[in-house]
Amino acid sequence: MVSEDTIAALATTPGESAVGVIRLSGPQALAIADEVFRGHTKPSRARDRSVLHGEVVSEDGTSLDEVLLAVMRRPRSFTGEDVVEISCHGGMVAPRLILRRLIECGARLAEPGEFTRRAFLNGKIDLAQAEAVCDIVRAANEKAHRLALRQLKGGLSLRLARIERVLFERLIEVEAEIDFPEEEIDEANRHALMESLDAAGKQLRVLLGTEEKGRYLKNGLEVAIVGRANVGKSSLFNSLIGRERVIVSPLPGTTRDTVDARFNLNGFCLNLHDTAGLGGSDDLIEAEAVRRSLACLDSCDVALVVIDVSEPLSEADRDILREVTKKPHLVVANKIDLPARADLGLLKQPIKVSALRGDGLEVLLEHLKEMAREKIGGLEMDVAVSERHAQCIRQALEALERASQALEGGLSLELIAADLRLALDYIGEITGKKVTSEVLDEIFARFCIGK
Ligand SMILES: Nc1nc2c(ncn2[C@@H]2O[C@H](COP(=O)(O)OP(=O)(O)OP(=O)(O)O)[C@@H](O)[C@H]2O)c(=O)[nH]1
Ligand SMILES: [Mg+2]
Repeated sequence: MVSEDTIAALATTPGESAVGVIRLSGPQALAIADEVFRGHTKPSRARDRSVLHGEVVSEDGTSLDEVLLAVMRRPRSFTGEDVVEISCHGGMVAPRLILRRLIECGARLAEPGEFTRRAFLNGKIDLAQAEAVCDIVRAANEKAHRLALRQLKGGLSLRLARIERVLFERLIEVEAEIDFPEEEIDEANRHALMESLDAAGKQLRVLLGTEEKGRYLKNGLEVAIVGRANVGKSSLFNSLIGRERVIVSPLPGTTRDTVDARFNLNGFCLNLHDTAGLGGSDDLIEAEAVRRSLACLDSCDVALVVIDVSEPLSEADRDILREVTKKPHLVVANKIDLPARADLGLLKQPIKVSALRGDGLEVLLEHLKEMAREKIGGLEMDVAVSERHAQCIRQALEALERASQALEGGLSLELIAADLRLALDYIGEITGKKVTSEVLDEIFARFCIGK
């Protein structure tokens, strides 16, 4: 694919920083660079992958900033087009002035993910690799980063290519049989075909099995703090994240909206949600607050049920404890600094803490870590598929299943061939061999500008 226009964008985040990087890609990249750059060598004359030192100047020759300019010629650049990267001083001003100057000279502001999209369209990377670029930028922890890096290097694509190759060979065989209808499909071929379908199905199911862990790794574990009003949920929330993020007060019903905070627990990402107290719902706002708390409880991966030990267990406490038995949860017995009036014997392994003084928080974090490890840990394989990939794999599996049944039932070879082709199409959607522009739009919309 040859793009007609040359795109430019700031590749670093604007704001106070040591350097800012502006990217330029497209057929006019070197010509535009020649126009704005003053140095010993013209960018268009520079060797591939060389770095020039000089200035970017405005139309009347005034210096906009001192820069380093890297030249990466097509097709050996990231996008496969001529690329120029300008490193200037960071901050709010210099990068913007330079970007504006590039646009004056004919570049167009890039859309989110457009550089990576061009890399994909020019065959530099496949779609799964392009998605990995986005995951790398977004990775919230080292594990997620490592996983995305492996995917960028082609870990997933390689596995899929192996499955595709086998299915494709079988498809050719089946189609050859269709062309010679007088000959029945012989038993050995039927057997080989069945085995290949089984093996491909098995490999696809292994990949499918990585989705959940991959999701936890990328997005983190959702942890909801629930309990009746005034038990100290918000105090616990603040103590866990280490700052006074939410309001704490002796009045029941302080928290109304659920409040979220992300924090890193030894490399595991946790999304902690503070919720409104469950139980009382006299007025309209409180009823809505409770509805939100219940929704949060419903969608979380782990619930922390907070109990106030300075008061006897109430019916509301018991209701909540019954409610959470359906999902992974920890019972947190709070306010142990006060005289105990709750019968802790009724609780299942309560973790005793004082959110106020910080007692027992280490133990609570240890338990959370253990739960995170169970969900996320053990993902030492080189790939984890995304929701989009999983969707394609499920459809490919269905097609393979139909092909197997058709084969077993002695149905026509045309049907088997059609399903094999369908399975290949779905697998091809993952790496982007077969993909609609709507799917591409959706994928690249998640990217940031400059990637
Ligand atoms: N002594 C003692 N008081 C605590 C402890 N944790 C919280 N409190 C107090 O309990 C009261 C309620 O605390 P919050 O954190 O607002 O409780 P909450 O569960 O978020 O309350 P709602 O948002 O109203 O549902 C406040 O006065 C806190 O200071 C604790 O460990 N010990
Ligand atoms: Mg609260």
